Formats: sequence, structure tokens, C-alpha cells
Amino acid sequence: MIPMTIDLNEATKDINKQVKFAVITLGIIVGLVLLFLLGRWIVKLIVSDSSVREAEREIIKSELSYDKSWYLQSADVLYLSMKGLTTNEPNIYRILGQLKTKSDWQQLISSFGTRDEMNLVQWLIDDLNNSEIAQVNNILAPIGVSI
Ligand SMILES: [Ca+2]
Repeated sequence: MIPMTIDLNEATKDINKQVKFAVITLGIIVGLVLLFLLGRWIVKLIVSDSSVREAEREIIKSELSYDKSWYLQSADVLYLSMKGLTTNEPNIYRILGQLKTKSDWQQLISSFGTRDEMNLVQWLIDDLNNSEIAQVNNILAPIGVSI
């Protein structure tokens, strides 16, 4: 038998169920995306921080060519040179060219720390193209490091 009237209560319940289902599904999808982004951010931070700490451990204080403020100031200049759409490559080459020892490089990495979830090496690789990275490696070669 085909019912001749529609039970409005039942129809409303059905729509409510569908809306509820859609909201829950959407909630789960948004939750998973947020979890993925959070996870990626945490992994990035851990990777960045562990290499900064590794650099810190290897610093030989007697092989530092400048006082602490120089590294901090240079780290700030490097950050400002890379941050944003454009990049000031001459600034980068000039500062890296002033490093005289491997400890200078490690102290610079330490002073730079993690900025926007990336350490100095990650920033350089992220910001420079291949020929600029090659140029940086040429500059760093005499002190025995590369990016
Ligand atoms: Ca940039």
C-alpha cells in the first residue's frame, strides 16, 4: 500500500538526521585537516630545533671570531634579508663571507635559532635557488661546511 499522506514528523526527523550526519562528517574532515597541519608543524619544529641544538653542542668557544652580539645581529640581518617575497642575496653572501671558523657558522645557526618553524639552513635552502645555494657553498667551503 502506498501511503496517501506524508508524516511530516517523520520527514522532519529524516532531514534532521541528514543534517546531523553532514555536520558530523564535516567536523571530522576539518578535525583531520587540523591534526595533519599541527602534526606537520610539530615535525618541522622538532627537526629544526634538533639541528640547532646539534650545532650548539659542536661550538668550540675559543674558535669564535666575534662576540655574541655579532652573531645575533647577523642572524637578524639574514632573517630580514630572506623574509618576504624578495631576497637580499648580497647581504647573505657578505655575512657568510665573514665567517672564519666552523664554530662561527655553528654559533650563527645557534643565534638564528628557529624562526617561522625553520632554522638558518632550512631558511637558506627554502629561499635561494640552486645557483645561489652553490654560491653559498662556495663561500662556506673554506671553513669546511655546506648547506
Ligand atoms: Ca625571500
